[in-house]
Amino acid sequence: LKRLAAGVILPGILLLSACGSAQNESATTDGIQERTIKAGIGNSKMHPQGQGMVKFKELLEEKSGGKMKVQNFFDATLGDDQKMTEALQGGLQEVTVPSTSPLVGMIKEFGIYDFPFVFNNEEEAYSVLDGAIGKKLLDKLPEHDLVGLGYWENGFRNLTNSKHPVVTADDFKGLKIRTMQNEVHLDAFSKLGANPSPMAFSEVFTALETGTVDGQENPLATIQTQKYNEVQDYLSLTKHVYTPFVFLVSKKFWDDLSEEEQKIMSEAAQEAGEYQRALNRKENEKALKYLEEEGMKINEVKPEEMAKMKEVIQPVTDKFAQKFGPDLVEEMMTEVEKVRGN
Ligand code: TF8
Repeated sequence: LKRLAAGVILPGILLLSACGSAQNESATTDGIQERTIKAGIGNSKMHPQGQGMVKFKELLEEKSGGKMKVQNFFDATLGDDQKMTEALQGGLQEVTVPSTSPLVGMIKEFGIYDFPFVFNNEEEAYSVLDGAIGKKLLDKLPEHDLVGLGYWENGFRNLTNSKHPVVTADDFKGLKIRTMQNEVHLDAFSKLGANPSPMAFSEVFTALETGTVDGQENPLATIQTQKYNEVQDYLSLTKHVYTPFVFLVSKKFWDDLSEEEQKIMSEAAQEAGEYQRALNRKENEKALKYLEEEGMKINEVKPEEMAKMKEVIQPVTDKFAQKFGPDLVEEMMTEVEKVRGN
């Protein structure tokens, strides 16, 4: 009986397992449908964010055996951050990677990332974004018909303007500065005595060129790829805020994906994000050198002056900490202190 059983069972098992694996294979293959994903961003293809999207496209098409195709759109051709995010909510576009700042009207807690002078370096930012706090905020997206697959890097923001170097906290006084559509940035620059003007990203170059505003603030790679050096004389390395990008997927699209498709899309977004962060930091060094060679008058800002700017803005941070949740803010500050202390 044993021999018979072994005889019968063994082939049976083999058959079953063959079917099983065949079944698995067909499940894996069946688990991935032909799909076209419209992915839009505000920056250019040459910006590290644009290169991150190119990497995402490569990875997803490779992981899906060419079935999940990504159509990348750069330079806000599908609209600015807010407009593309709304397109995802309506199921008209599948992917966008905005700064978190213009989303604070929808998810107010994203505003904790806009507090000035919270992070001293990228590692401190990653410890918050890639840990429990970052996940807590991503978990708020599905109720807004969005899914967040992680954070990429916009980076530390620096001020450019056409009037004079900004070396001390007093130097902001009277400057007309374009800000993102974000209440923390608006209040913070007002507190410093500047005259802030919220504006979508795609309007910034023209506003600088026509003198509608005197200045703007963005990470170095953005200043370079947007050619702000052509319409701005001064670059002050204030590093006043670290802005994350958030990789967003339309929930209407996401819910239609198989588990297998969701898994490979998450992996592609994550791996492209690691690539993008590393590239962004490398490009920042190159951008600084480029902007200097292009003739921008560049000044550092002393730590004691940054401390003074932070002190001036503290009432703004305190006000919004109450609005966004004091416990959440406390959790973020504790995490930063923990990483800083290591
Ligand atoms: C800004 C942001 C933008 C990014 C980009 C549009 O200043 O830093 O550069 O959100 O994706 O509006």
